[in-house]
Amino acid sequence: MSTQVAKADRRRTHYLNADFGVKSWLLTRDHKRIALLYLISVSLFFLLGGLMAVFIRLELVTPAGDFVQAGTYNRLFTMHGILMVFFFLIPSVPAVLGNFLIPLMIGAKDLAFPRINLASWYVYTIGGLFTLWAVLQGGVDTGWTFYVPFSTTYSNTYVIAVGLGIFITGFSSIMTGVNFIVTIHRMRAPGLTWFRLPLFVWAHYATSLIFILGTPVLAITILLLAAERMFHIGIFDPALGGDPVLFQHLFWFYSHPAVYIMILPTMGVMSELVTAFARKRIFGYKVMAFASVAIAILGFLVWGHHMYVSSQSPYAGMIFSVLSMLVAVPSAVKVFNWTATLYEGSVSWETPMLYALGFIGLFTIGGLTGVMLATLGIDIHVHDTYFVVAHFHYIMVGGAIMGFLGGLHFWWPKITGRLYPIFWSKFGAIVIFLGFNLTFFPQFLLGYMGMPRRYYSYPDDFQVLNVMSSAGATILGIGYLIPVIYLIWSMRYGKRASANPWGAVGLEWETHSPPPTFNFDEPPTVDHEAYEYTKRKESRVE
Ligand code: HEM
Ligand SMILES: [Cu+2]
Repeated sequence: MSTQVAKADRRRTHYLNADFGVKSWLLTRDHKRIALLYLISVSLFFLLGGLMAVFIRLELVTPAGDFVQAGTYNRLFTMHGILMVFFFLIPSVPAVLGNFLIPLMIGAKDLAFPRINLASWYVYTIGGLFTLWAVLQGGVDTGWTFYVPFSTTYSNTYVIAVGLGIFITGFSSIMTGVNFIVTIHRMRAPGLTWFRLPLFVWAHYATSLIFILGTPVLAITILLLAAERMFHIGIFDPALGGDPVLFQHLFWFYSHPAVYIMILPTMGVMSELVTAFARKRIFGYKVMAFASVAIAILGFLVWGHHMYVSSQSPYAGMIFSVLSMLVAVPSAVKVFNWTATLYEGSVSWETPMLYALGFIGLFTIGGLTGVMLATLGIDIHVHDTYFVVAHFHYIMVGGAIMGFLGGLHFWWPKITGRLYPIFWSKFGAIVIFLGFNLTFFPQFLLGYMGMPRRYYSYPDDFQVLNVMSSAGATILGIGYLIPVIYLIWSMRYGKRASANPWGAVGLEWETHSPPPTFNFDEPPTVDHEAYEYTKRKESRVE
């Protein structure tokens, strides 16, 4: 790039420098700025959730309960789960990357409802701050699942306040879901047919379906819980004709699909990364698109696999078991198709690709152990042990967070117009991968040996594996700080990125980095399929 062009480019107005001042950010209707607001909020909650994880792992270094009291420990793992699930994993990819990218990827100027988009960030943040306030008052100790009767009758913590925070935040999910669905239906560029959409967009379409269909159930569950706790009206209390297991049905009817809210968008990220760094069309595009929707729909039919030991009949258990195996099929199809795409591709080992490979491996372990848990006999042995903890952390931390970081590294040059240091970014990815496995693999063994989850002390026999896990968590924590440091550094000092630093295909790469406020100088039209890598030869990182 000649210096003149570079200088002209530097003076170009884009969404970041179009307007300055706090007010221009807090009242923005630009989906890209809102995505950054979300990035700041979710990072804050991730940090707080992570801090609680540190205390949990510190307590578990020794067999005795000597670092915190039992009651404090209960609050720590509960708040860790709540912050991570409701305030980080659910919004991270859709609200940050989805918000930023969906309009760009479909050639639109913005989302369909920019004001609702801004409102969704406010609702999310207010719900989050309200929850934090409740934590400062003393938090909640029921576990993130709020099981009754403990949460309705026995716990003397801030169940209703924390529930209210989650309830408020739920509305932001619904708003985001509606916005995405309408945008994808109505605002695609001319020529961008459904089967030319990037798989990232399909994945967010499927996720939005869950947002809209599932979140109201959670909201109702929280309201019923609050009503029961305040007035003892007998919804869940058998003494009054209620049913405690009903709570579990309601909770998991939302929360199983919710686990797919956490993973489907990252699956979309994976599809983009794998094609971009293998320089190949994705293997089985249509199957991949339909698999996302299938996962979203089938995900609503399997909640009972969390309830095998809840007194539900063995026949119900058998049906939920079979259905759970069924939902594993489209997930497995995705893993096979990414692998097939990489096969004989010219794979380049850029940082986002390292995260993608990490994701595929760790998600596979998480998914296979999920199938093990879906098997009635095995689940009765390991239910509520560390095996379950390891299973979902492999998927949520090994999968969802890896995918989020991979996506953030892939689109960072587009978002900020800057590149980050290659060495440090690869080093960070490797530290995170190693730290992760050292933290969570021992937990499979602990669970299989019989260590229950949610206990703050344990027999001496379990100490070695627990120390390994805590050591791994330290490495993992340091690993996460590495990208935080160089990404913030790069915003000011990073080299300037060109419009398409990876030589990737997709409308988002056809506009400037960072994009102008309304995304494109000229409204784009589309005349080719997604991922047409063969016909184009573009430069890689410069
Ligand atoms: C794809 C993303 C997935 C995520 C994010 C995920 C997440 C979770 C979470 C958070 C829990 C623990 C809930 C608790 O606190 O008690 C859990 C448990 C469980 N998961 Fe998954 N899971 C996923 C995939 C699967 C799959 C594919 C299957 C089966 C085919 C599966 C089967 C199970 C079962 C049976 C349990 C209950 C274990 C028990 O408590 O005894 N999961 N999962
Ligand atoms: Cu489930």
